Amino acid sequence: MSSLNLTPFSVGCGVTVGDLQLAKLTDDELLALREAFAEHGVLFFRDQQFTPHDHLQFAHRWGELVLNKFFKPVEGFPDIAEVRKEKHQTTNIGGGWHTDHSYDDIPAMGSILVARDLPTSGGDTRFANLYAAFDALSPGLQQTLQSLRAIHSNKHIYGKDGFYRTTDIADQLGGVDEVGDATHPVVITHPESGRKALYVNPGHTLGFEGWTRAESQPLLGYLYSHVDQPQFTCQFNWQPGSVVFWDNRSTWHFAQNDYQGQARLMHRITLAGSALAAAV
Ligand SMILES: O=C(O)CCC(=O)C(=O)O
Ligand SMILES: [Fe+2]
Repeated sequence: MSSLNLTPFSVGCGVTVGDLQLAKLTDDELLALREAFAEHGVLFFRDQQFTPHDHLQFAHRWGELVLNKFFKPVEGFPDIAEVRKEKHQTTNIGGGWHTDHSYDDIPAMGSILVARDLPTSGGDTRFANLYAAFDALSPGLQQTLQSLRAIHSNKHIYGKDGFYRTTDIADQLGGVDEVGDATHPVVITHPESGRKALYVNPGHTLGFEGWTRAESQPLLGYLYSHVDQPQFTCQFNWQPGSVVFWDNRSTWHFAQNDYQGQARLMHRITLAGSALAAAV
């Protein structure tokens, strides 16, 4: 088994994987990466030579792909989504804490994001560790959360009157009629690591099943501010050649929108997941 060169990215969030080219990964390195991914939730790679073809090949080696219904694909690569902001646009994609596809019954396992065109400064992405955030809650609150399920949706974002449809990125988004809801346990057992992770997020979670919005909001608000603390979060500065691979079951991410007047283009492949089981 190959041992990877892993460096903690911050105290409690993510690892940098050094001395490795994703486009030339050996089978042993792939196995070791699977372990690191399940444990750390977000893997940061620098200085990659990684064409769209390499991106696709790496994703296929990892698992099944899933298509995002709202983003435009890269020309010639229907499985790669463009995460694009043009110079003149003021709204960005993913500009708030969320995890991808939690509104699906079987949410996406992970996302592989590649920097293609970057602003001169800004445009970082923040990440949060939902294992560590859950572990740090009191046993009493952990127990209560483990008995709950939550409703997730994308209607308020991508639906007819959803947030993005009222902004200057509306024209580049499809799928207006393909919105939907899903319910998931509030605390999941991660399918690969076996660890418990908090599975609610500000972008998509509407409330707890059987609770009103008004009842849900204070507890969700508490959890969201609990997660957004320095010991559970980190901020990644993209450079040409940067690739980030995150686990949507154990992390959140948040694309910073602090580069107005400049363009930014990323390529994303989303990997399919499995149904989420409640932690016991
Ligand atoms: O552009 C980014 O940094 C992340 C955007 C996002 O939320 C995503 O690609 O899922
Ligand atoms: Fe996202």
